[in-house]
Amino acid sequence: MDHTRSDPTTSPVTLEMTAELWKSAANVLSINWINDHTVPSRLLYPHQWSWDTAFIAIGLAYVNPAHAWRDLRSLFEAQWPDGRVPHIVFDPSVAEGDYFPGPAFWDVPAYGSRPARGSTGLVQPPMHAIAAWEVYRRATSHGAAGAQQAIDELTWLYPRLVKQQEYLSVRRDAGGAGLASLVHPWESGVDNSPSWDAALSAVPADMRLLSRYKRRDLEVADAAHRPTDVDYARYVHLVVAYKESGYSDTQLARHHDFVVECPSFNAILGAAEMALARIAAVVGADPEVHLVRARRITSAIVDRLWDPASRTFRVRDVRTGTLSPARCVSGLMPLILPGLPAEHVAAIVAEAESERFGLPAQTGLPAPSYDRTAANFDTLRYWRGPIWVNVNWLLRRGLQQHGYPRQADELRTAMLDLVRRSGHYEYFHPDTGEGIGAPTFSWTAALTLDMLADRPATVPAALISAQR
Ligand code: 9WN
Repeated sequence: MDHTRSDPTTSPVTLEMTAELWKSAANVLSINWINDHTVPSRLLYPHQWSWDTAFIAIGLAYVNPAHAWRDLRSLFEAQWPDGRVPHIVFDPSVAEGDYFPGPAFWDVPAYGSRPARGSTGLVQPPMHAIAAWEVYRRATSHGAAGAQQAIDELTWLYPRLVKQQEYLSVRRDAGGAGLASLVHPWESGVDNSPSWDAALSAVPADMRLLSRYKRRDLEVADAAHRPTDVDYARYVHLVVAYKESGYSDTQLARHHDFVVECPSFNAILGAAEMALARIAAVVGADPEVHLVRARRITSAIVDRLWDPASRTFRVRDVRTGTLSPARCVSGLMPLILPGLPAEHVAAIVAEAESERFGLPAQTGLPAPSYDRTAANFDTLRYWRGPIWVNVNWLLRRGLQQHGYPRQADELRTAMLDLVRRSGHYEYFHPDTGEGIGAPTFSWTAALTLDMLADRPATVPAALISAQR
């Protein structure tokens, strides 16, 4: 494979170019706003997605803070009584056939004041405490007007965010070590990653079951970019099984066909506790409990997901106790944990800079979603090679956090160059930088705004030392 730099921008970025990029990003967020939430993309994803909402709120904070808070609130209004925050909140005005699997397929019962079929029963990475803190940080740096609203919103969100964390680290602790287990690849956010291949191969692929449904994604996106039918048959099987159990998390490792611990999901779980410690200090709660939890999650990630042979983090199959052989971008995400031991930090940075992920110094491009040198690296297919802005944005935070300002700056420049050149796409070709998937994708636009504003995202020294 040719790893040469892909058409780097040689001309300097002018103020006009920056203003243009800002305007186009703000425009994407404005066209994707519907009533009380932002959709990831009007055509491909016409409902509200959980971790998308968090990334989107971070960008909305710059252009429409009221929408940022409203978006987070809409999502948490759909929180289940057990604390889970659903991976999709369905818009009742969207037809069943406009997204598969839609509300009737999930058939979630009514709960609290929510009508039946209002959401899915899965979760996604708990990015929301991090987002709430970022929206608050932005609001309070801009005078008293937004500050009171920000405190009120944080106060409303805090107990709900805590409940979300407790659901994930207690009810979903199928492995017994304090990490959240995932019951479906869709829960990871990095859905079609090769990380799941080994564990998924044990899941029945019933093509007759799949043939009863119509894959809407293949009508609005290129089949060569999307998961295969065999993958979809397994996805459908897992949802049907979880639904038939009443979306119960009891004895998951014994009863469910797919139970995995993901380094990226759990790194976000740990980083969310760090954000909650800061939110707790604002709303008059105890930060200490969150610092303790963040420390525990960090140690559990190191103990259970670190592969000393390859010096990378991997996905653990809880049912078999084995680590996935695939080296994926999710393995770099524990860098966002401020308490990650120095040895692991150095190894992740080396992995990120290696020819496998080739930070911009090597390729001129942000990190791909999968090891460039792997035989099954796929430049087009979902999470099996293409570049995604959200995971690179997290990687940049990790680099900033652990004292790698040059690499963090280069990554920011590479992401902004990519979006300026190709547009606010859902993801990008890892060799050419060409945009792929949905062309006006909300989190790409939102995180572009955040990177243009360029506020360092470091955790104060006192909180870091509490982690060591
Ligand atoms: C399934 C909405 C979501 C993202 C995920 C991304 C993709 C959905 C799909 O789109 O997943 O949830 O249909 O493939 O993988 O990260 O949240 O943008």
